[in-house]
Amino acid sequence: MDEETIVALATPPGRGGIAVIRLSGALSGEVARRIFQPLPARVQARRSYHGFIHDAGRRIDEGLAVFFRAPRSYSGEEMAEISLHSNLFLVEKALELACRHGARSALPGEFTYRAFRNNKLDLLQAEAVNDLIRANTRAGALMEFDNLEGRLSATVAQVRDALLRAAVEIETGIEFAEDQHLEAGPGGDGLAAALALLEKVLACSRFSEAVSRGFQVVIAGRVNVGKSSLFNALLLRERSIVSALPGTTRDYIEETLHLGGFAFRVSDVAGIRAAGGDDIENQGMQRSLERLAAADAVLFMVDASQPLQESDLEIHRLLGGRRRILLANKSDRGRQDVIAAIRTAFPGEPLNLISAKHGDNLEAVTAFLASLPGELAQPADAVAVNLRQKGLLEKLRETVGRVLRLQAQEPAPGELVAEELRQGLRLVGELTGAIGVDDVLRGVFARFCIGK
Ligand SMILES: Nc1nc2c(ncn2[C@@H]2O[C@H](COP(=O)(O)OP(=O)(O)OP(=O)(O)O)[C@@H](O)[C@H]2O)c(=O)[nH]1
Ligand SMILES: [Mg+2]
Repeated sequence: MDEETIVALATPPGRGGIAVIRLSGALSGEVARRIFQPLPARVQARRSYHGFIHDAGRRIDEGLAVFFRAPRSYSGEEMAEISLHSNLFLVEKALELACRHGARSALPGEFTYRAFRNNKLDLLQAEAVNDLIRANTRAGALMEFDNLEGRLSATVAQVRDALLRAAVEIETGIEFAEDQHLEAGPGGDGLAAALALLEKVLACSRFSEAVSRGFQVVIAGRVNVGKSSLFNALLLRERSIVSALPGTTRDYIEETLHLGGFAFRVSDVAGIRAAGGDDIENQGMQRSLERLAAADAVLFMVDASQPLQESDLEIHRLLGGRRRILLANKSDRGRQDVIAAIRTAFPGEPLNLISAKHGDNLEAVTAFLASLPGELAQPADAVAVNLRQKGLLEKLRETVGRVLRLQAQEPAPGELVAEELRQGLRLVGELTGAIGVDDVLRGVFARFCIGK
């Protein structure tokens, strides 16, 4: 169906300075010319022409038109883009005119699908286009742009090359083995490097997931230490109820905080205490423990104005090896003996005296949060990986691992190795879209918005 010329609004619908209508397909230039005038008899590519959109001889808007010649366009086809004022009624009218003159409405992702079909992008890059548009943090958007530029594709290509080399070696090895006693080639080096690369990308995928969903941070501490006060202070609004009554927060509340281009999903949870709460409070505590288990990092809070209690120590034990910062709150009423006892109870953990109520030393908390992305991964090395890609990359890692184990056997079972290598290459094909499984493609492009 690629011969059809498609049209769609490429900018968000609604009121705005400019809307861009995009046409792709053999008739793009002609359709644009039917609705946009004046234009010279022969338009130049990549030049903008000022003119008017016409409906049966009546000017309906003023704008600019740009033309692209195949294959030097986003989709690789003939394309035209008309910018006009962003008004729902005008845009609708212009789209209707384009359809009346030979175009049809584009399906979601159809421009990018055509770019993929015309080898302007592989499937990984095409997905990056959509993931980039949908990224909800600066860091996520930047990582997706790297993928659009081919970062993930380059990684996968390296793995493919190693598989291919090994496949060639083993195929020739099998052929000659009977009469010439050739050793099955090494090939393992390349594959070992490929395995390391896959491990690295998959390790980063935890980071890239955290970037896209936000880092999970829990404020943990016993009842009444000031967790909700800190939560509100970080969010700069009174989101959670603060009171002198222990056990105020019963369920957890989660809000997103943006710092340094990253998102942090901070949870204020029910205070944890050994016993004595009612049923609701106990259920709240159960949820606190679940949040804690899922946290990327913890703000562990104790009270600097009151002696440590057994529940402080108990919560600390629950934290295990979790990434955390130790906060002694209520510094305005801090007691030296208590502070000394806290230091003794948690040796080796830097103590940060803060006042959530008065906003003192909260920079220690924001600095800790801002340092998290760098500790979880080298953001500069991290590659964004979506769910589809992750699943295939994990299978690929297992396949390469199996190949290496089989190759290590004496003698290596050549046929089995060859079969695993073919499986690895199939997975690579699925990743890049070289093996176009139709429903995979449909699934990927259906997630796009129209006009992209
Ligand atoms: N003096 C002083 N009081 C504070 C400070 N931070 C919090 N408080 C007070 O401590 C009490 C408990 O604060 P919350 O923020 O509700 O404590 P919480 O940890 O959320 O308590 P629960 O939800 O019951 O577990 C309130 O009366 C706060 O005003 C502080 O820095 N200094
Ligand atoms: Mg609370």
